[in-house]
Amino acid sequence: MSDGAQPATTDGSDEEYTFEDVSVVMGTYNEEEAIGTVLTDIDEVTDGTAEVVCVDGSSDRTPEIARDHGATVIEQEPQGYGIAVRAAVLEPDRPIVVTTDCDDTYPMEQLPEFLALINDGYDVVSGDRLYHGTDAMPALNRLGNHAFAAVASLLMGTRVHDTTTGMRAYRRDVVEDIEWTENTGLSAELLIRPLMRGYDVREHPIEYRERAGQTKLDPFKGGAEIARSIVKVSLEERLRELPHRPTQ
Ligand SMILES: Nc1nc2c(ncn2[C@@H]2O[C@H](COP(=O)(O)OP(=O)(O)O)[C@@H](O)[C@H]2O)c(=O)[nH]1
Ligand SMILES: [Mg+2]
Repeated sequence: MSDGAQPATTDGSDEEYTFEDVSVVMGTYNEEEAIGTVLTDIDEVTDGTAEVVCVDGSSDRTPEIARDHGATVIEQEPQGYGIAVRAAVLEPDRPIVVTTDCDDTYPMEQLPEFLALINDGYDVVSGDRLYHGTDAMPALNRLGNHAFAAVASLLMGTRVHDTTTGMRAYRRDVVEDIEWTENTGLSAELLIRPLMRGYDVREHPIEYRERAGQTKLDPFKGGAEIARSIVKVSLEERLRELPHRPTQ
């Protein structure tokens, strides 16, 4: 990962993005306990200027609450995290797309820091939950997340700290230019493919809070799927890097 801002995609102009250029997107699946707080926080910190898109599979009041807060709600049968989040990141027309979970774990008050780093030239800014210590994260998840980062770092040859975070900012061309294949492992894929293709990726420490409501991820089944995605995606990207031998 590079420390200097050498954007792979900017055109050299001095354009500064504001929250009017930002869409905050999320998958939402029975999050009525948390969604009001999350959307109020986004509204407050962006002065109501950021667009919000929810791809929703809920059977509770989540979509009504989202619409009441002015969010765009796209209904989709619940098919897993990545199916929802892929649709969510591809929906907006605005130049900067920010992902979050809808469970009140991620600090929307740090959105200005993410925007500032994009304006510094980074293509992807990834919230690192493990930097500050992780008291709010269940012990099993903490162990798993450290292990995922260690394996991904080894396979990529670049040190990363948090591969499965849900809070990131992306320049829209990054999410549009890459084909996404993973479901539960989409979060890791959204970090690994841009990094291995030379986009300028920066991890940024974030505070992480305890979840409101029930997790939608089975730690064992989900963990195994994420591990598989990390290995598959890293190896696919390594193969892309190999020079193509001319066929005779
Ligand atoms: N639309 C939709 N959203 C989902 C689905 N599975 C998870 N989500 C949402 O994706 C986000 C991440 O899931 P979460 O349970 O927080 O995973 P955890 O952070 O690993 O515990 C949350 O906002 C969920 O509501 C799904 O099948 N469909
Ligand atoms: Mg979550």
